[in-house]
Amino acid sequence: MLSEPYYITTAISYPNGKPHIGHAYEAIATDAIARFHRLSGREVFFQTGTDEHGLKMVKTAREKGVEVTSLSNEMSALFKSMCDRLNISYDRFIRTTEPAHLSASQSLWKALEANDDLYLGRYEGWYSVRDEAFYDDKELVAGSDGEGGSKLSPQGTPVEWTIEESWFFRLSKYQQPLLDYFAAHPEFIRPESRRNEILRFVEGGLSDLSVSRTSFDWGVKVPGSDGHVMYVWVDALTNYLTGVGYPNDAETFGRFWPADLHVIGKDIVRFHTVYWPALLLSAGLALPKQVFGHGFLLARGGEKMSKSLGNVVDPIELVDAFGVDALRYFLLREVSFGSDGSYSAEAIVTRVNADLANNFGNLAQRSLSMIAKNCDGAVPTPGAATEAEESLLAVITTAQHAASAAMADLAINTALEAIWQAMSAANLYFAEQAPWTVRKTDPARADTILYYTAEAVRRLTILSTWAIPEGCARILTLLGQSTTPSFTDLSNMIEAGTPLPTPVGAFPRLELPV
Ligand code: ME8
Repeated sequence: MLSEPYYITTAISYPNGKPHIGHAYEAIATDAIARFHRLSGREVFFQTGTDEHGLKMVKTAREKGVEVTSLSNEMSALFKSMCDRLNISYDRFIRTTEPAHLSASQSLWKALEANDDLYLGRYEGWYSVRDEAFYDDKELVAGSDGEGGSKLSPQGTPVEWTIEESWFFRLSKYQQPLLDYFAAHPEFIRPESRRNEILRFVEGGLSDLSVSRTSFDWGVKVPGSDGHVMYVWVDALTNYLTGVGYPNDAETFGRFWPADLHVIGKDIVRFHTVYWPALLLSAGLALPKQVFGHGFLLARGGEKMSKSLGNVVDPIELVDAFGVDALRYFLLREVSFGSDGSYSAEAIVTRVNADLANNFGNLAQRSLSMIAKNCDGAVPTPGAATEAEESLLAVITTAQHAASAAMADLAINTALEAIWQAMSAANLYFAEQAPWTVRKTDPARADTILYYTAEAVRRLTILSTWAIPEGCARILTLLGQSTTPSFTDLSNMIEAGTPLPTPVGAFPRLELPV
């Protein structure tokens, strides 16, 4: 039987510079959700990639004195290798410069045209290159640089007055359909605070959207309109369709579209919950089921990260310093998904040593070492379970249900908290049952305790593998188990007699870098 498909995406990043910790955070959080669904038995398609067109890329290339194609090739490769380094289990890394994407974007364009939603006009207004966004005058804010008159976008980025011939999309026509859709699908925009912002914005009225540019040519050509390239966001959003075979591979597209979840940052919620659904409605395509706008990762001291402040953190340096599981676990556990978060080396070391090295790692290491020493290097045969063993397994089952409920609500940190409560309970079981003492008088009972501890470690590892895949694969190997488990394995028991390799530590203790 084919399992139920689940299509999840990150935003695609602008490769105008190296990836920063915010990009890493989004990839890690989305990966955790994708892996959780795979463990639950869903057929997951997970897409990430790079958004390579637009004026920002053109300007950056010009500043650096390089060709825009070499900038995008070089930087896109860095985003891909960051994903690989972070154990991001993407099924497709898409680049918007791929031929398949150019033709998908043109097909979408033709669908908008066929629905009479495009007209030629003249754009006259504000544009922020950094946000690649048009803004109404009423949205602009006064610059905080003390220069009075200077205007900034609501994101605090510079804007420039732009006049050019442009195709327009009849966004205004979709105000009521969007409001109706939001009302009928309250789960479409999450978290709630972002939903409220978007409702207010759409209720305030929608202007038609300028969807082509004529002042540069680094983009997808507008079909039948020489000199026009598509507005980068139209092409960028279309990546979600290209990735699952639009418009030619009807079978894949039918299977995975509409997407189950677009994970994006809070600064681009409007593009995904206003422009994107309006374009899809116009093209007669189904709308994604959910868009989640996560918070921002702030630099040390809670500042916004920016190149000009020189406080942009390279995720690869953090992985080099602390390890990939440590970074993943810290971000997933400490940042409440949807809120802003911050981090410091001290906070990473403290959290990782407490939860990974001391709690989880210690339990695995101590119990497996005892088995290696006392049970001929194989899982011992248990005697009858007592109330202590039954309650140990029950605590883990409760954690499993709590984690599933939390993940259904995208409360990633709550899911981990529930699993780590069960880790603490397993550590307590091991300490209280003290198999090292029991062995002196009742070796059979000691074997039972070690068997159930190994079983607890096995289950807790399967429950954690979506968050910290590397260390969990190591522990599963130490337990003689497959490194590609599924949640259905949680209802089995580890087989007595399974030969075990020599135990090694799964999660090293971290030191603060000097
Ligand atoms: O917005 N903390 O690309 P991008 C957390 N190409 N997330 C952050 C962040 C931070 N400090 N800074 C950025 C784009 N992000 C478009 C997307 S999708 C069709 C096109 C998030 O490289 C940001 O919110 O500026 C976005 O979700 C992603 O990183 C890529 O940002």
